Amino acid sequence: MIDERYSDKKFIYSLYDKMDKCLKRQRYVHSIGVAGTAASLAMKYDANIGRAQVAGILHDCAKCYTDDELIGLCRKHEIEISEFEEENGFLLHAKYGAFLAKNRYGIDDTEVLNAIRWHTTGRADMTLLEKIVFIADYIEPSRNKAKNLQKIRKMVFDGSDIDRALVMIMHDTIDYLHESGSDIDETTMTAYRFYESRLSV
Ligand code: DGI
Ligand code: FE
Ligand code: FE
Repeated sequence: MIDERYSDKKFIYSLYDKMDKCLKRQRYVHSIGVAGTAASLAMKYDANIGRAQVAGILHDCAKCYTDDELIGLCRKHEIEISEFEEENGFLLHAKYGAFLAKNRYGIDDTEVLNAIRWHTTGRADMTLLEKIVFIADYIEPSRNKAKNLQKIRKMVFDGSDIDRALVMIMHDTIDYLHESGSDIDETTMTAYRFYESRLSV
């Protein structure tokens, strides 16, 4: 059952207001961009528009914490921290974001919570909503740095193969992480391999 509140403007506005209060300006603008882009992708790929907006506006709701704070908060709330996350605390904004969405913002829809949970690394076998938020996070209007952004934006809106856009984003993200000498989480690699091996040529 889809939460009735996803078609209630007041509910959606209230989440925007809450994010406006807790996120820095640039992060808030990014979050509005993700919500709007996720809604557009939902129109194109037949998902619930309000649900995509909710997942989009909340996806970075834990981005206001430092790495150390995220580690502390996850410990406090008994959220499992992997060794990799211990070293790369920022990754926890996805996990802790899902926790906040549930416990502070009253979302009990597992689909939305998982879209927030997996928005940074992606994972194998994602739901449509997880893909939508993952892609929207990468292509929303205020993003301007990634190298194939224009190509990916066109592909996702002109074409009909959402997985192809997903693979390009994962590929370019992994490339970028390699170039910048960052370590790569196993989940990120597994997600890429999963979708790359399934692409029709
Ligand atoms: O929170 P945002 O900045 O909007 O976006 P995000 O949550 O997707 O985080 C983006 C960063 O996360 C991007 O620079 C790539 C990075 N990332 C994704 N997977 C991994 C990763 N960083 C490391 N070190 N390892 C990963 O596996
Ligand atoms: Fe994020
Ligand atoms: Fe984001």
